[in-house]
Amino acid sequence: MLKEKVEKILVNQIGKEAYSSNLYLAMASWAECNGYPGIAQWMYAQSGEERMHMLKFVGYINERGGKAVIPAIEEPPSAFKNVTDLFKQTMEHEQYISEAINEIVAVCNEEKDFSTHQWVQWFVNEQIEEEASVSNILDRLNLIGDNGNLYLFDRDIMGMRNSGGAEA
Ligand code: OFO
Repeated sequence: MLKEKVEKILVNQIGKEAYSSNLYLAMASWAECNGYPGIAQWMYAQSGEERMHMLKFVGYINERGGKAVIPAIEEPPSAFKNVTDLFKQTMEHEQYISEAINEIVAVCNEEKDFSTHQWVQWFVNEQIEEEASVSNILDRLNLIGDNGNLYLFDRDIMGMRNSGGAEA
């Protein structure tokens, strides 16, 4: 059985993962409408992964005798200044999620729930990878600069997702 405090923070995370999925879906839609099919593809894939993360939390909570309640989700932004802004917001969001995952680890320690502690390590590693892949994209955008060729960047990022290079 899950302890109350652990269950509460895990249920909370369902909402955060669901929001992540919708946020990246909103970003995918923005990219599609603004002529960036590669970025759209990257964001659609990211949105799908976040939904998978959400389902992992739902499954784990129920498997451990808890109740995975599905919360209401806040509307994500639908307009972004430019591509760099899009990925800066992605980075900020991933850092926020990493903190949320760390908080789960802290609660597991407090409550001596070593099974959940072990289970959540997958997410700890996932966050390291996600932050690294977004940081890599921001580095590329930085190299390109404000007047750089975003057409090529867009092709490039599409290739990254296809080859698994930007796996997040
Ligand atoms: Fe962005 O990763 Fe979920 O947790």
